[in-house]
Amino acid sequence: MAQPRPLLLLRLAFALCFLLIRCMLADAAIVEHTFNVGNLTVERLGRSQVITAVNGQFPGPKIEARDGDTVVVHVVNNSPYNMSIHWHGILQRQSSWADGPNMVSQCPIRPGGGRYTYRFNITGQEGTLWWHAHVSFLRATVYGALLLRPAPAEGYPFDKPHREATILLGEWWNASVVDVERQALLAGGAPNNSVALTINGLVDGDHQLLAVERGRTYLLRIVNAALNYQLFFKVAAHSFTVVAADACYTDPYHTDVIVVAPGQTVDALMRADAHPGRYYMAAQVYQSLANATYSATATALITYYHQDDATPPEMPSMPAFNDSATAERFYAGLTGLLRDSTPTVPLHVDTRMLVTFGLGVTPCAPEQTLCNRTLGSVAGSMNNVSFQFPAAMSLLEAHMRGDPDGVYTREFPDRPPVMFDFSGEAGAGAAFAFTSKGTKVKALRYGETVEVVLQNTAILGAENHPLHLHGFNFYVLAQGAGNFNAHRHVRAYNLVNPHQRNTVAVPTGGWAVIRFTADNPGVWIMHCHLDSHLPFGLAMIFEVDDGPTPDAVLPPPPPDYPRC
Ligand SMILES: *[C@@H]1O[C@H](CO)[C@@H](O)[C@H](O)[C@H]1NC(C)=O
Ligand SMILES: *[C@@H]1O[C@H](CO)[C@@H](O)[C@H](O)[C@H]1NC(C)=O
Ligand SMILES: *[C@@H]1O[C@H](CO)[C@@H](O)[C@H](O)[C@H]1NC(C)=O
Ligand SMILES: *[C@@H]1O[C@H](CO)[C@@H](O)[C@H](O)[C@H]1NC(C)=O
Ligand SMILES: *[C@@H]1O[C@H](CO)[C@@H](O)[C@H](O)[C@H]1NC(C)=O
Ligand SMILES: *[C@@H]1O[C@H](CO)[C@@H](O)[C@H](O)[C@H]1NC(C)=O
Ligand SMILES: *[C@@H]1O[C@H](CO)[C@@H](O)[C@H](O)[C@H]1NC(C)=O
Ligand SMILES: *[C@@H]1O[C@H](CO)[C@@H](O)[C@H](O)[C@H]1NC(C)=O
Ligand SMILES: *[C@@H]1O[C@H](CO)[C@@H](O)[C@H](O)[C@H]1NC(C)=O
Ligand SMILES: [Cu+2]
Repeated sequence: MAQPRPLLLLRLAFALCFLLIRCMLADAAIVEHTFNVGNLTVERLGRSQVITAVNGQFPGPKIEARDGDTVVVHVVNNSPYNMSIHWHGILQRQSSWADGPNMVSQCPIRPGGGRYTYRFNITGQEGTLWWHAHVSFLRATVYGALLLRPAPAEGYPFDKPHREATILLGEWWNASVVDVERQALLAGGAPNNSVALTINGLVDGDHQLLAVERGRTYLLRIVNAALNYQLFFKVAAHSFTVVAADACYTDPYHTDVIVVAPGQTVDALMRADAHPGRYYMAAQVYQSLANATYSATATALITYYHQDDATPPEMPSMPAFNDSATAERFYAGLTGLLRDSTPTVPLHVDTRMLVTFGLGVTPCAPEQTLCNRTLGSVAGSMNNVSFQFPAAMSLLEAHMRGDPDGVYTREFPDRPPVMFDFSGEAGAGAAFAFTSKGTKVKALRYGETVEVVLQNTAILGAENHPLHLHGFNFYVLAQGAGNFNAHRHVRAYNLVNPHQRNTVAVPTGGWAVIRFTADNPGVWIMHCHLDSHLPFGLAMIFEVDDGPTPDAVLPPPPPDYPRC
């Protein structure tokens, strides 16, 4: 039935106003960058080192975007290595092609000027994330911050900080990291430790990172971009209020020590309420592996305006490098901030999985020249499958063709093949040490809810592995020590306000339970974010089907999509 003309006009006017206001508020923009990847020579520790870097910068360029923006990054690879870039924590809804893990979502961008344009939307995400290379060990130097700011009309769910500082924590080798990885793989063992930690790329411990005014509050955006170590972070004479983890808001959480695993981020408010002076911020290795000895600390300065320069800077007192209790207290203390717009944890579960993971061994491969033939080669595994990256075609391309034959199978098991005392010393029995290899995925129907009990094993040393899931944020329902026990531990689940993140540091010899909704079609890797464990095969894949509606379908790949 036709509407009376004045009413129609009124409706039109309203619609126009609405659109105008929406545009003004949302102001969706295209954030465009060109990333030229190439050699860069830098001086560190009194020695010059050729590294792989983006646009001649180390750390690489910062990307800043808002909810609703489209990010477009043209990557040009002039480095000598295969390259791919992952936008860590970006949900990549309907853009699995832009996710980045080498041979999972794409074949590499080839050296000698190979190109690929990553294109993705920021949908409903705010906070601190980062981007990094997802091939070989190259993320040691190919990384940068990716800051997602709230819409101006919306603002932070906490008092607006006076200023902010991005703090990228990393590791430094005075060798080519590609050589470090190659040597480890040939020997079938652990790679050389780094020689130093870095803060914003610097090893010099006295550089000023932030100047503060007494009484003001600062937002510290802390990213652990280290390859292989979790870190404790402190600032002398100051404490923090954590407000987000992995770009998911948390309830305000007061602490004087922050713990970040590789891949994770923490947004923390710091009030400058100390005596005006100079203070060190320090990042120190948190070592969860029993009897391991590597420890390192990096520092930088926070200086008050109008301070008395004569006083030497104060150093924070750090936890012991092996203080797992402090690390686990920090992780377990986080809860999610409930806002009107925040989805809450799904209460119904369609698929339950128990996934054991850790390190074991496989026999030396014939080409492994340095491998100990008696001991074998170190292998990571999940449910006793050591993940093998395909060689001829990426998993996502095979998925899109609808023909996984010869690339992967859908045989990833929901449970470990054998139940044993996973976290106990008995788990170290030689009977369990060997692991099988394969490229097996867990297929999920679009929209189903998945709960995964992540259970650490102690087969080749118990340690805290940070597991990172691509394509989703998950809720962390509970974590604990020893073996997961459904009867006892289900009661401990937080189903009210669990925090969300994309990387969970599963306690040493313990477990964590995560839940997520498989509402993003594509192929998504879940892997240990200790970079030394990824080539060992500590990874698995979720393959999510298309859904019934157009917004639940993975569009075809972009025309410049790299194929092998
Ligand atoms: C980049 O550095 C590597 C390693 O030092 C070297 O082999 C290569 O020739 C360099 N490439 C260019 C284009 O300078
Ligand atoms: C991003 O959003 C725009 C507008 O909704 C849409 O046209 C475009 O296809 C999206 N791009 C990707 C890569 O999803
Ligand atoms: C690497 O750096 C460390 C620490 O400064 C130094 O002791 C070592 O000799 C360096 N190694 C090489 C090969 O330069
Ligand atoms: C690893 O460390 C060993 C022992 O310090 C050293 O000989 C070797 O050159 C290092 N490897 C690389 C790739 O730097
Ligand atoms: C750690 O060292 C102690 C003392 O040497 C030894 O008893 C213990 O078995 C070691 N633990 C591991 C996991 O290697
Ligand atoms: C931490 O290491 C020290 C030695 O460096 C050792 O005495 C202590 O028992 C270790 N603590 C834990 C909790 O492993
Ligand atoms: C290989 O490992 C065995 C068992 O730990 C050890 O006895 C042997 O010395 C190792 N061989 C070499 C060449 O390191
Ligand atoms: C894993 O598989 C290997 C090889 O099939 C087998 O030897 C080993 O016992 C299995 N381990 C576990 C924990 O299931
Ligand atoms: C680079 O990628 C190509 C294509 O996947 C592959 O054939 C080649 O082995 C890779 N090179 C290295 C050094 O990994
Ligand atoms: Cu690991």
